[in-house]
Amino acid sequence: MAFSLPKNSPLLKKDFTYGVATAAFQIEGATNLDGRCESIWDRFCRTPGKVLNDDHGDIACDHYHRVEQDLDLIQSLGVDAYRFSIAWPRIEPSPDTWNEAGFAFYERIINGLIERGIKPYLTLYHWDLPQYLEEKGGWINRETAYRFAVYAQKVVARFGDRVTAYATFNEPWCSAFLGYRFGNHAPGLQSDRLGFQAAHHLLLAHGLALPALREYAPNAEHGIVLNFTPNYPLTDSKQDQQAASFADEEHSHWFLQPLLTGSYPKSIIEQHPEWVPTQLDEDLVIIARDIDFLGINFYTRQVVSASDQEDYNIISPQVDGSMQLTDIGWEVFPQALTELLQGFKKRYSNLPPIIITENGAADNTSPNENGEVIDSMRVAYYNDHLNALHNAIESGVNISGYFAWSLMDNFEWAEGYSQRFGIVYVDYETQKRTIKHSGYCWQEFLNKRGKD
Ligand code: GCO
Repeated sequence: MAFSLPKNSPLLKKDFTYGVATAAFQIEGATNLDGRCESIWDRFCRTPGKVLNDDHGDIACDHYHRVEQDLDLIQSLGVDAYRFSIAWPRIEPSPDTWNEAGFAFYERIINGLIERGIKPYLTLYHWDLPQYLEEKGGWINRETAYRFAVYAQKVVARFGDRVTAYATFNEPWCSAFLGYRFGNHAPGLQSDRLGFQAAHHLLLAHGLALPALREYAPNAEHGIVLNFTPNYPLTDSKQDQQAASFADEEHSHWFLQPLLTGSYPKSIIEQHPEWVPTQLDEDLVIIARDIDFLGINFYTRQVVSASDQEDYNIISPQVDGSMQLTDIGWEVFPQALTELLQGFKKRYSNLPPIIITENGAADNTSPNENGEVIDSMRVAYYNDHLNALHNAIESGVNISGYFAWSLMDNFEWAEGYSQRFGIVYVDYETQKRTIKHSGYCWQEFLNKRGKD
């Protein structure tokens, strides 16, 4: 049984865009080939204790050598679009050196998608900063934002309107806060101050890149992808509610508000003036340049409570034994997706059209004796989140697309290969791909759409 939605759901219309998503470092491998330079993730993987089992991206899904086969696989699923990212280290392996082999690789993907009737959705930055830029401070260094704008211009000058949609960044929250504030992602620094400074430069880089994107791809859509894990209070107490709303300001609105209104949330500035990044007067005007879409990545929620010592306590995921968790330990709570979208619509009068650019579950089911992967938990997850999305659309939120994360199992960052998010199973020994039960559900759902 494929997914089940209310009969006349807008999600069943042919003009709603469905796709699958990946990211360069998570699938490509071939990290030393054709001139690619080292990225911060190659370095991080080589730093003992940072990535589970010392896993790395050297081979990953060997996508670099299997592009045609993987494009056929994508086509076989019946999707309208494919979201992938470009590795900056392949394009600019040393400062101001533009690597033809890098462009050629992505050109094959873009042309191969178009030939198969699939729309390319390109992300310019999905966390793999060239290591040589990190040596100069990475996202702490304002100069990196200007370097990004040059890189973006080179890419869009080459691919132009062949790409349907360009996203500047994937999840600047992760790059800045996991990378420079909490330290569990590359480059692994741990300082609030640096985290907020990196966040500012990432947003600035986004704004700086937009004019070139518009100039060279006037018919494409341009936007950015943010991740949100909405915060819920542990109890109804005023204190817990305040804690949850503070956590939302810090983690969600700190990124979204400057993009849409050109200002950072006041409550955070007042409570933590020491977090406010060094910036120039015009930065927020640049950051707030118009975008055509907002990409939203959604997986789970977080439960928090008031704290005497900290801004709040993080309780989840283990609030109590009744919560359903995916294999990575994240709570399944689809209603948070509906409420998140409704909340944004209420708060931001200029909220752009939304694309769900990632949604999915870690379900580590292995192949059974017949070689099939019956990932029932993932199927239920997709079904419930599609229905949550339906509810958001019914209440008036403008949502035009949905991408399942992920096309196939891949390198799950600090978790290495231990967590499987794919709708296609990857045997890392043989690189054999097997469509999972969830993949077949997608296939059936997509093929049936718009036909009733
Ligand atoms: C993201 C990450 C993905 C992760 C996924 C599951 O954009 O969040 O880019 O790369 O694999 O989110 O954690």
